[in-house]
Amino acid sequence: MIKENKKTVFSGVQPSGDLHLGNYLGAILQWAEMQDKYSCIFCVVDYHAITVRQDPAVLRDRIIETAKMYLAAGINPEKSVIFQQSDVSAHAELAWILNCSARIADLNKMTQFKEKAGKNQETVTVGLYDYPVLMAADILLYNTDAVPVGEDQIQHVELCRDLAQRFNRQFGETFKIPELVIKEEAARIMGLDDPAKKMSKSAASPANYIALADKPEEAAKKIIKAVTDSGKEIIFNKDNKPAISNLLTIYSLLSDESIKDLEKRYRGRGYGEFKEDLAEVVKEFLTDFQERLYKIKDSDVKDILRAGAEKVRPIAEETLSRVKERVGIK
Ligand code: ATP
Ligand code: LTN
Repeated sequence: MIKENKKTVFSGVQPSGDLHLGNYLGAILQWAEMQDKYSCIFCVVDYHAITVRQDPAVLRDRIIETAKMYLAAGINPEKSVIFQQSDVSAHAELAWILNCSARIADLNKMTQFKEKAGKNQETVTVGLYDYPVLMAADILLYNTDAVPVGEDQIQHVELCRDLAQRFNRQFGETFKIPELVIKEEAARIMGLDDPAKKMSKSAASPANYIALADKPEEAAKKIIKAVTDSGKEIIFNKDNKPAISNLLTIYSLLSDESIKDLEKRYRGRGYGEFKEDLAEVVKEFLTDFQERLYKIKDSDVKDILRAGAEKVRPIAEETLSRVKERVGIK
């Protein structure tokens, strides 16, 4: 399963909330598409999730739910590894070692921390601040070639590359430098209630996002109620028509029809008709997705996660051992 001659892909999602269409289109869908070409490792990053407060019982369920979402989205455990981050202790150990070469100035630049901490910069956890270093450890442990993520993670992957390069300069060639992979058209799905902000599981209102576990009928209503722009033409123009452009993007990605074709089809027709049709597309997608999702048994997921950790642990330990030697603690 760890295919010797194939390049390695690593990515992950936090089990910290309802996974939504942004996570699916921006990240997980492209993971599924990469499985044949690459040796893929997909992680449920539970250590990242606890950087903000979590209810322990809810978190325990969400770890399983998140892995189920990967499976329902087409991640095939026969082809790719799925595992839980905390099952491989090397993640926390390498993060500590990298902490000792990461600089405060690097982390102070991270916009996601600034956004998430907001006015509470002094009271949020050290873990939230240090989050990108743990993410760098995740990636570097597996000699990763490519990291497919949405746009909000670009800065974190760039930091990972910088940390690896700095470490290599200081201690000699140790880490492979990973490349970022972005599916441009899906990299930033916007909120349905505010197309100026990305769709997010920590949004204030559930009208912001379509959760992959939303009832299809309810999701359809969210599309009908989605904010639109002034004018009535259905054309793709992110600057002047951000709301319709976002809906066109979602429509195109879910139906596999090009935006150009959709614009042609809806020429001279109003927002109402367009949204009715998109609501139907979303409803169908969720119905199919959930049919797969609800068939997956918890016990099977636990087996898949356990087997996944066993498969990747030796790779992580080999890297960690090399790093320990380089820094002189082994
Ligand atoms: P939050 O918004 O609460 O921070 P999130 O929804 O961004 O969480 P993550 O677990 O941080 O979820 O992200 C998982 C993956 O989904 C990442 O690769 C991220 O870039 C991608 N992603 C998240 N939101 C979007 C979005 N709106 N559009 C495209 N990709 C997204
Ligand atoms: N920070 C990422 C999740 C994440 C990740 C990773 C993504 C943790 N470790 C390693 C790619 C590679 C996020 O999406 N919020």
